[in-house]
Amino acid sequence: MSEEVKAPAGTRMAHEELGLDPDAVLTMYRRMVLARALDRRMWVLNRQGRAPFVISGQGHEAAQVAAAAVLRPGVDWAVPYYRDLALCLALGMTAREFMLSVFARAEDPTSGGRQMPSHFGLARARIVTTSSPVATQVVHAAGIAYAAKVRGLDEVVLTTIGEGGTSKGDWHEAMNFAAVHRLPLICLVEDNDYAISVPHRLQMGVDSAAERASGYGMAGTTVDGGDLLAVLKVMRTAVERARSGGGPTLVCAKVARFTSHSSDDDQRRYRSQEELETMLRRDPIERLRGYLLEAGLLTEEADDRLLQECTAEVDEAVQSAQEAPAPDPADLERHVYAAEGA
Ligand SMILES: Cc1ncc(C[n+]2csc(CCOP(=O)(O)OP(=O)(O)O)c2C)c(N)n1
Ligand SMILES: [Mg+2]
Repeated sequence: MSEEVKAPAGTRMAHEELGLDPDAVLTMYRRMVLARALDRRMWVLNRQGRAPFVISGQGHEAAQVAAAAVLRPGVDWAVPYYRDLALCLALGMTAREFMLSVFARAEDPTSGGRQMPSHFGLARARIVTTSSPVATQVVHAAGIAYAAKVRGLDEVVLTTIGEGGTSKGDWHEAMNFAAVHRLPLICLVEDNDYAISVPHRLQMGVDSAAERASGYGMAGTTVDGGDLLAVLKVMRTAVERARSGGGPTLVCAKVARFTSHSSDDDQRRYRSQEELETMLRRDPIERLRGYLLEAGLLTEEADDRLLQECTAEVDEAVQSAQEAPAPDPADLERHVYAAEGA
């Protein structure tokens, strides 16, 4: 870890500045490590022919875990997109629940095995099930925030989207609506430089989607999405603004997309070896790990144990989800056609 992390005597470290005790930072680190372990396992299962499809959050973990940390699960709403495994785990989804969706089991809390993996949903944590058409979630989120405002409820809505998705009309309409009505909405753009194979420079004429915030009449911030504590600070300001009636915030977190777009893509066909190597050095987990070691909050031994625990949790989740029953074929048309007599 670099020298700059070492605080001179008497100077508070970044987590102390944020009023975080060691346990709080370590809990967030663990969530990131567990998300990565689950994500990696999904690729193995896919290559073994056991998981139908993978879409990964590797490289996005810090931004997601920091965003989740400012929400009250079950009170506030999360309207995520498909890369948000770490976000959903941090809001209370279990590793087993995630694997139930990967294996399309009846107990899958997202859709009872009807959706593709990573189309997250969890009613008890107020995670709204993910739609496949990009950017539609932002419209749903603005609607939920509007309902909360009309009803006078103290609820905040977080929605997430990729930078490519911000080119959709839905996004612009939702942002405008949120600003006009000063809704308690936070839109987190997880900018990983690519929309499948389309690079950022061919997607928009600005460096950050957050630069558009002033055009809607809302606050906007761009943040290094590889830095957990930096994102947390920005998200705290955003959530305070939302709760105090100050309206929506647009946050753009610059992250790295470690994997190809999905298991049906190969990013080596459109990103040079050099670009990939540089990008892969932007690992939010390695970065936080370095910080924790330097700050004396973690030892190499404790870190090894933590990784072993997370791996065991993934093993159990896979085993248990695999053994869980498949949906009943008789349920196939449920939620598709109106039930007779209904
Ligand atoms: C309306 C619509 N058009 C196209 C797609 C296919 N598609 C799925 S993800 C994606 C790229 C999204 O890129 P970005 O918003 O940057 O998110 P990222 O995957 O990089 O996190 C596209 C074009 C879709 N799902 N919905
Ligand atoms: Mg993208």
